[in-house]
Amino acid sequence: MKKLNVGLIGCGFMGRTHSNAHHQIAQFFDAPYKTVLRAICDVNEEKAKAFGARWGYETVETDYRKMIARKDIDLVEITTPNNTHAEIAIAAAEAGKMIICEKPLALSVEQGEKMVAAVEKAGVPNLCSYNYRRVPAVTLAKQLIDEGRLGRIFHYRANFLQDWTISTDLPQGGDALWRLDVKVAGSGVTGDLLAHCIDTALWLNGGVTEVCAMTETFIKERKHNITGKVEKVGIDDACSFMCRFKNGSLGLFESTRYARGHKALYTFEINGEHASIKWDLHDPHRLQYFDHRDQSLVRGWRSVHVTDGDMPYMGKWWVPGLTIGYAESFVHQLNDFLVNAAQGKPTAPTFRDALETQRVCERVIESGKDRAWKTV
Ligand code: SOE
Repeated sequence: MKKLNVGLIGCGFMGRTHSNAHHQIAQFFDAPYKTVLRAICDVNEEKAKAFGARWGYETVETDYRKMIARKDIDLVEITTPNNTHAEIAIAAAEAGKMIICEKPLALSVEQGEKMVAAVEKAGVPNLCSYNYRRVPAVTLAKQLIDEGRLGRIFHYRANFLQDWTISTDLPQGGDALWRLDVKVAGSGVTGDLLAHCIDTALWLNGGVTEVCAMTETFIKERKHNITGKVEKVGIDDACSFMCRFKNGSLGLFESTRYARGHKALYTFEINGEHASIKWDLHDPHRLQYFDHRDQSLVRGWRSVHVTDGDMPYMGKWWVPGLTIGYAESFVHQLNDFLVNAAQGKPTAPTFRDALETQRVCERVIESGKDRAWKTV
């Protein structure tokens, strides 16, 4: 089998999810390449060495440019903070590497457009890692919608609720807390959490035409871990928006890091003419389905346990009834990417697909600031 050498940049939480996918893929899937963890890269050498030793990377780099220039690297994975995605991805594309980049694609639409231009000019396989598409129950939702089971869609509703930034003592900046620093993250919950909801929505329900948002920053100042000073908080702590889709349906989205009791509650519900579906990340292997065409005596919400072998991806795992989880969505993503790359086909969401999500996010933020509807 052909080998594919991987160079991964960024040793945080997302670096772990991507590395784990490489460890699992060969055991469960028949990917057309054998991926080899050739190089790990992080500006922090100690961190990179420890991460490389734990996950089995053969070499360590501290400068991404050096890593990208290496002839023995085929696939570059970008799991660094958002403000570095564009620079690294453009350099990797110019060097002719395949690229998997963490979400959100970039800090802005302007940056995203440059990234799309670079990968399309170079003709390299590219993917933006919106992993929830590849949770089997979510993929099954796509299948049911494409089969026309829901009929005309009227409503799309999604939430992504967390509660980890409520403390006023929580600083911003550095390590995982870069998500609170607007210069590094670009935005708050809109780019970090709603971007997932928007990516899924664009996939399941098509394009968005206009948005109207309400945003809030509850805690206005926080100490910055890197400068040591108390600085203004520039991110949106909460964001709700309504929108219209091209297919005529109405959307309602809400995200916050101030919903006490919720850790990562991503939910969506879609209401169609004949049927509705809903999904919940805290119960990820279940898809709720209601079909009005059922006989009235037995009509009701069905809780479909998405573990049978004929359900998306599940035939590759254990036996019916046994579940998988969050980590496996990254394995599915990697496998789809490798299968398509070997056949010269794109894997969604490509950078171009992710640019559309970026565009919706940007309009949402603008709408929140201007308190006005924005055309996408
Ligand atoms: C933030 O807490 C976060 O880790 C996001 O960055 C991820 O994209 C999301 O999947 C879970 O929450």
